[in-house]
Order: sequence, then C-alpha cells, then structure tokens
Amino acid sequence: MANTFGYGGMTNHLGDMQFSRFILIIGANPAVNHPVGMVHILRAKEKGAHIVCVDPHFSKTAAKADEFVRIRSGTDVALVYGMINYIVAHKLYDEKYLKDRVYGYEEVFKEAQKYPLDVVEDITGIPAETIKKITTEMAKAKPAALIWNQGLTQHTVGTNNTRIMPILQLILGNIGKNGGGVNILRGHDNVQGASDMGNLSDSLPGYYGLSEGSWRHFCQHWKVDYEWMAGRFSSKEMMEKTGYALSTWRFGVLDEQNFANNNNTPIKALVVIGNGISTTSLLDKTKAALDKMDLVVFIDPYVNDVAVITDRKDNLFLLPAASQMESSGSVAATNRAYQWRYQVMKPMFECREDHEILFDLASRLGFKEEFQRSLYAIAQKEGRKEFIWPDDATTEMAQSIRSIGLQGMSAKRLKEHCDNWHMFDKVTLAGMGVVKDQYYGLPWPCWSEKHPGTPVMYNDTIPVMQGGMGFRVNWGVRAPDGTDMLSPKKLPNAKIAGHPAITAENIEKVLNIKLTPAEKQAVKGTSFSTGTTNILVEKALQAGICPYGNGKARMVVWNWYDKIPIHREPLHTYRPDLIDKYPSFPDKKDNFRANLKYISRQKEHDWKKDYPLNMLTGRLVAHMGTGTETRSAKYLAEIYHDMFVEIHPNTAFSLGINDGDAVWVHGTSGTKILVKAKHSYRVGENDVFLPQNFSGVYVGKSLLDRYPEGTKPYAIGECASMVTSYGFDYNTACPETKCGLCRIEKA
Ligand SMILES: Nc1nc2c(c(=O)[nH]1)N[C@H]1C(S)=C(S)[C@@H](COP(=O)(O)OP(=O)(O)OC[C@H]3O[C@@H](n4cnc5c(=O)[nH]c(N)nc54)[C@H](O)[C@@H]3O)O[C@H]1N2
Ligand SMILES: Nc1nc2c(c(=O)[nH]1)N[C@H]1C(S)=C(S)[C@@H](COP(=O)(O)OP(=O)(O)OC[C@H]3O[C@@H](n4cnc5c(=O)[nH]c(N)nc54)[C@H](O)[C@@H]3O)O[C@H]1N2
Ligand SMILES: [Mo]
Repeated sequence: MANTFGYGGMTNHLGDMQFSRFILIIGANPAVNHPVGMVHILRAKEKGAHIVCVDPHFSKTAAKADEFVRIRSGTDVALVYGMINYIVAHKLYDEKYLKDRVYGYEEVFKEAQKYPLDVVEDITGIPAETIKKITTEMAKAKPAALIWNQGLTQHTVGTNNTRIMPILQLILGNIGKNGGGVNILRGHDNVQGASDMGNLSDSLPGYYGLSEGSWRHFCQHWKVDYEWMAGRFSSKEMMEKTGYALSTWRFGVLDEQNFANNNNTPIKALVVIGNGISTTSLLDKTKAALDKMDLVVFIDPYVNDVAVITDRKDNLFLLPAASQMESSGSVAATNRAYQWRYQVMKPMFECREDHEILFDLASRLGFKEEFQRSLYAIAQKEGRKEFIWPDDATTEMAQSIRSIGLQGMSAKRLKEHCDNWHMFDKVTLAGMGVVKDQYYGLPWPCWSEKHPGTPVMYNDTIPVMQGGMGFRVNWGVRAPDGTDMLSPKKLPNAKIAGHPAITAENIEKVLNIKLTPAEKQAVKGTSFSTGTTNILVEKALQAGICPYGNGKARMVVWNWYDKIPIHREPLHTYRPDLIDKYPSFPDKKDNFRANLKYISRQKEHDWKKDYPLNMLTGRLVAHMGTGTETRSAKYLAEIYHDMFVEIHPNTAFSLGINDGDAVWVHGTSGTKILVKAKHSYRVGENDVFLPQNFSGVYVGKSLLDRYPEGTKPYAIGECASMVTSYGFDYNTACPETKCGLCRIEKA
C-alpha cells in the first residue's frame, strides 16, 4: 500500500539499525516473527541503543526491550498525537528539516493540540509520565529508528497508523538518515516482491495503478495490443476498476447487493495460489462462499486448510505446486533488496512449479501465446529460440517496472550478488572486490546498470549515484493551497535544487540541456517511469539528480477522507464512551467492490455488553501463517501443539476458568471456537490473545478425517479468524484483526 512517501517497504534496512541510538518498536514482535532481523536490533542494543516496545501484549520482543509500554489496541494514532503535542510544547522537533523537506506539518501540530497527555492517557491507557519519558528519550536520541508491522496495519485505521509513524519520524528529522527511518518488517518470504509485482487488485505491477496510461505502458512491454487487452474485459470501466480484495471477495459470492459493484455478476469460481485464506477474518463467510461457487481450485504444495473446511463434494481441485526449494528466481526482501534463489532440487513426484501451472492455465483459456510473447521477444533479441525461465521473466519485470527503478537489475547482477554474498558488509550492505560500488541486492530504486541501489531512502546528503534522493514529486509541484512542493535543497553534485519528475516534455527545460533529434524521437510522450528506453533517466543521473523529482514529503493527503491521520475508535471497543468523540468512518460503498460498514457497525449494538473482552491475535515462533506447513512438520508441531487463548488470571478467576480448561470463545458475528485457556500475565485484564496459526478444527469438530491419507497435519486447532470481529481498513480493506471483542465461557 502506498504510504506517505509513495510506496511501501523499509526506508532503511536491518543492518542499518546498528547505527540507531533509540529504536521504537510499535505493533511488531520481531523476536518471534523476524528472529534474524531481531539479531540486528539486539546488536544495536549492545552498542547502546535504547529499545522501547509499545504493544498491548507482553511479547518476546517486549521481554528483550529496555522498556515495555502497554497500549490499548487500536489507539496508536492518539498516542503519537500525544507525543507530538509534547514535542511541540518543548520544541523538540527538527525545525530546519521540517521547513526544508516537509509540507503540511502545521496542520498536524494543530491536531496534536487536541491531545494533551491526560486525554491521551485516558484513550491509550498509557500514563502521561511514561509518554513524556519515551518522547523525550526518542527526540533526544539522534538518530532514532521506528519499526512497525501488523500491530498497526490490521485496523480500520490501519492506514492512519502507518501515516502517523512516518509523520513522527519527519518531525524528529529522522527520515533519510542512517540509523533512522521507518522500518516496516514485512511478512512472508518475498511479500515485498509480491507487492512490487502488483499482486493487488488496485494496481498493475510496480504501483502503476489501473489507468489507461498504465495499461498502455504494460501492453507495450508485454508486446500485446492495448485493444486486445481491453477486449478481455467487459468494459473500459471494469478494466480500470479496483477489484475484490482477499478480504472482500466473499461478499461477491454471498451478498446480492454487492453484485452491482461487480458488473452485476456473482463470483462463480475461485483459484487460490499460495494463500491460506483460512487466515482471513469471517471464516464462516469464506466457508459459505466456497460451498456455493461452481468451481474451487487450490494450487499448493500442501492440502490448503480451507479445502477441508468446505462441504462441497465436487469441482474442488488440489493441484500440487512445487515448493520454494524446487523453484528459482528473484525474491525481494523486506528492505527492497532483490536476491537470486537457485533451485535446490527438481520438483518431486507430480508437483509442478507455479509458473508452469499458470502457463497451462493460460493455454486452456486460449491466450498462452500472448502470455509468453514478451519472453520470446527477449530470447529472440539475444539470438535464442526458447526463453530461459526465470531469467527472461526477470528481464521483463525489471525493464517494465520503472516507477520504483527496477531497471538497473538483471538476473546476471542478482546472481553475481548471490554468488558473492561474503563480499558484502553485513551492516552497511556495501560490496567489495568484484561487487564494489554496489549495495547487496540492489535495493530499489536502482536506476541503471551502473547505479549501486538505494540502501537508505530519501537521503539527500549523498549524490544520486551513491543512492541519494529527495522525496518523490508524485502530487504535482504545487499543493492546492499554492505552496511550493519542491525542495530548496540540492543533492551533492546536482546542478539544480528541487525539481519535478523528469518527462520528455520538461527535460530540456529542467536540466537546461538539448536532446538530439534521435533522442527526442526515442523518448516521445514518455516520462522517467514509462517507455522502453532509459534515456531520460540516464540524463537525469548525469545531471546529478534523481529522476522522480526532488520534493517535500506531504503530511496532508488532500484527496483522502482523513487528510491527516485522525484517531478513531475501533468498531468493537471496550470504551464505547469514547465513540461519540472519536467515531469511525462513514460506511463506504464499493470499497474493493464490497459495501463495507464502519459507523453503522460501530453503533449497531452495545457490543461491550455481550462481548466484554478485547481480542488480540498474533503469531507463534514455531508456526507460519495458517500453520499449514509448520503443523505438518513433526518437531514444530510438538513445540506448539494446541490452540489456546491467553487470559489474565484475574479475568479467568472471575469467569470460573482454570488454567487448561476448555473454553468457548464467542465472536461478535455470532460464531464460536473451542480452545484451551492459558492463564497469562502477558495480557492485560481487558484483553485476551489468540494465536493465528491454527486450522483443522471447526466449531469444536476435528476435520482430520477429511485430509487425504498421508497429508494429515501433526497438530490441528480452531482458527482465530472464525471469531475475529467484522472490520476493514478504510483504504486497503485489510481486516481489523488486532482488536475486536469477544466473550469467553467455560465449555
Ligand atoms: N514465526 C512466524 N514468523 C512470521 C509469521 C508467522 O506466522 N510465524 N508470519 C509472517 C507474516 S505474514 C507477517 S505479516 C509478520 C507479522 O509480524 P508482526 O506484526 O510482528 O506479528 P504479530 O504477532 O501479528 O503482531 C505484532 C504485535 O502487534 C501487537 N499489537 C496488536 N494490536 C496492536 C495495537 O493496536 N497497537 C500496537 N502498538 N501493537 C499491537 C501484538 O500484540 C503483537 O505483539 O510475521 C512474519 N513472520
Ligand atoms: N487473526 C489474524 N488473522 C491474520 C493475521 C493476524 O495477525 N491475525 N495476519 C494476516 C497476515 S499478515 C497474513 S500474511 C495471513 C497469513 O497468510 P496466509 O497466506 O493465509 O498463510 P500461509 O500459511 O503462509 O499460506 C500460504 C499457503 O501457500 C502454500 N504455499 C507455500 N509455498 C508455496 C508455493 O511455492 N507455491 C504455492 N502455490 N503455494 C505455496 C502453503 O502451503 C499455504 O497453504 O494471515 C492474516 N490473518
Ligand atoms: Mo503477513
């Protein structure tokens, strides 16, 4: 998802945190979820960095931090406004940085006036003294880094959370500096690659969006006619319309009112490739949708967990996919760096690599020739008859995704990095010897074959050819109020200060150069991010500037509903007394093609009366995602064998629940799961915690007999997503699984 700066991912990288003097970990548990990344955080601590962990749950990371601060889940925006309130009152902000590099901070400062510390203490549950202390420590530590993950995103205000954190870092002048930045520790192996490749229903690859211009750009690179592509859609409108999301497609099967958003057609078939889907909230809706459709296909190395949840008797297919060990290609890490993965072994038995299955699918659907055309074109250019997988696909992707600067990458360069792994500095990522003047994995943007990659984004104190850049000029050179959005600062070696993104139309004027007639012809009608040549980009680099412009970061997003982040109470909150003051969003129609409820759901019922406990969910170190793979591994299944709910002993005592008792957890959608109670001081008295890594039991009933012989997992349990509450992020439709209410009863 686009963040304040443009695109997602870490601004810095894991090793870089060793330069930090202070690390705020808020809504992330790297000790469990990023154990290798955690090593860098612990190294930073050894070097004197102060580590603060803000979490509603006393996590394993909290146990390793210098300070643990318990927050009421869903209130992080209010906390940061409290911090900003204090920063403004005590002039702890970086004034020069804000003046030079940021637009809209005055509005944020104004909003912060609504959040004096006693108000923030009431909302968040964090004592005012603690907020003062951590704010002072963070503001005085130069530089300070900030880390977040799903503790911030899986909320109705997820986008607001992920905007307020960079805002805090900008106010402290910590963006674009070694040891600073906002470091979003991403999820799956290659999830950064999946989003860069545009496996999202609101964009083509490389965050280009779905406009006609974007379609034309990719059609040019894919070597297919735009008209042919348009003919695959029922209309131009549908071609350019945001699709369903992983969280909203069920409404497209079950809810007739939603069909209107989908050209009046219900969804009839589902192909699931590499996703658990049992991990999406409202699992009962997923089951009902799977039961109802005409066709369901899973492409997976394991028996996908929902394949045993559905009651359907036919037109349910499991296609065995090869695992990552049996395939190869480029994968992107959490810091925007790409790495080459070699095949360890050939696919076993009848399983096949994902791309082969997709090639065959394209063949049956009648467009295999178009699907592969650009691969053949790349082969032909090099005098080959057949394309080489995945190398030629890497070329296609790197050459077409110019928005984030992948064109400097190639299979050859990435393999060279992988082969010379030992030649890179683990802390700075800088290469030596054969890989000198390159950063490991060429973190994007990597503008050309000579560009080293960008380990730290938005650093305007180093030349562009060493990874320097200002903020991207993506919103025009002037704000609606007339403010100049260009930076007054020059990159070292640059001829000019702030400037717009480079286009064929403006390049001569902006750079004060003349293109030759041949160059003019080659770049006609394009910008730094479109077309097929790198001429515009090379000219910009020669002039010492970053092709995407040099502007100011904007804190005000004038085209969004919440122009600056606003604190809003969760839909299901145990502080209903705060709803009138901090109401949720208005309901939103056609949000990823679903009609989603916000305020109407929040006010539908006195939720707290029937569901008094706040439900947190998160991960276990021994299991991954649904747990499909790890619960099928003997030793991991032994470490965490049973699904459980953590409950504070005082709360448990008042409900007559002993440690180890079987309990029913009732969700706000009228669903329930049967799990073991685990007395724990890690949760507060108002919270319970459920791991998200189980499946294979459905409303108290084991589904083990439904797995084909030889595929039964060693550990099964109820899915948390059966009882997580209704609720979706306003901008991304990400389910609100980090807060929500429930009721617990002894079984
Ligand atoms: N072992 C293991 N590793 C994994 C995974 C796995 O399943 N198992 N999954 C991978 C994936 S896909 C991802 S996305 C990452 C996720 O990595 P994380 O986001 O670190 O994982 P979670 O445990 O879901 O949640 C992090 C923390 O957020 C806290 N939290 C909940 N609500 C709030 C809130 O409102 N505010 C704040 N400040 N904190 C809150 C939770 O208590 C929890 O400690 O992990 C990846 N790594
Ligand atoms: N309550 C609650 N719910 C959550 C979360 C939470 O914190 N709380 N976190 C959310 C997050 S961040 C995520 S990412 C999801 C978990 O994400 P999911 O994607 O639901 O979980 P995984 O188990 O990782 O699912 C991956 C599936 O792909 C299969 N697979 C593995 N390798 C390959 C391959 O090479 N090819 C193919 N075709 N398939 C493969 C696996 O066997 C598995 O079935 O859960 C989400 N749901
Ligand atoms: Mo994730």
